[in-house]
Amino acid sequence: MTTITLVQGDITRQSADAIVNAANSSLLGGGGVDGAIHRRGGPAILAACRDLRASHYGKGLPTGQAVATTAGELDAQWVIHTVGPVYQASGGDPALLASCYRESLRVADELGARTVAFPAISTGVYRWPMDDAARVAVETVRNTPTAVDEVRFVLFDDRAYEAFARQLG
Ligand code: AR6
Repeated sequence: MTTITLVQGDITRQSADAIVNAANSSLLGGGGVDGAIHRRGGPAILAACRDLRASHYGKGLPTGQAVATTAGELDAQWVIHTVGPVYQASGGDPALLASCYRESLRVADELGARTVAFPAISTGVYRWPMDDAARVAVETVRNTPTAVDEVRFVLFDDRAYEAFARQLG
């Protein structure tokens, strides 16, 4: 059984086996949670991302996929980078957003991670409506078979926390 927990706060302050990053396909950093993870995790994460680009993702990591690197100086073993869909460009189709959660859990299982912290993917710069994003996140985690013991959603503000709390019921 996977336990789903909710925390309000900064995901870069969390202790977990794996911390998920809401990245972009370049894997070279950005704003929001991505910027925060690279800032606090230090340059080892960017170096690993550059290596992944060179070896596997010359055209970028496709939307909905996930890949792991070191977590650098974060209190975690791995960062799992996933690329959420842009709400407008996706037409609101939740398939790729669900894929981010499913693929991140698949990578977590490959790594042997037992605790995984997720941000609310696509709900910032990519503008996915919070209530719908929370529904997709919670439903997908509930419906994905995984050996992960704890999935922790780390929500940055009250609005995000409340949206996820409503979905958990
Ligand atoms: N801890 C937890 N959640 C956070 C943090 C944090 N430190 N900082 C922001 N959030 P966003 P996206 C919340 O924009 O929408 C980047 O530039 C934030 O309030 O980080 O998937 C990437 O490089 C929001 O609810 O990610 C991409 O280009 C959620 O995290 C693009 O943004 C996601 O917001 C990805 O956009």
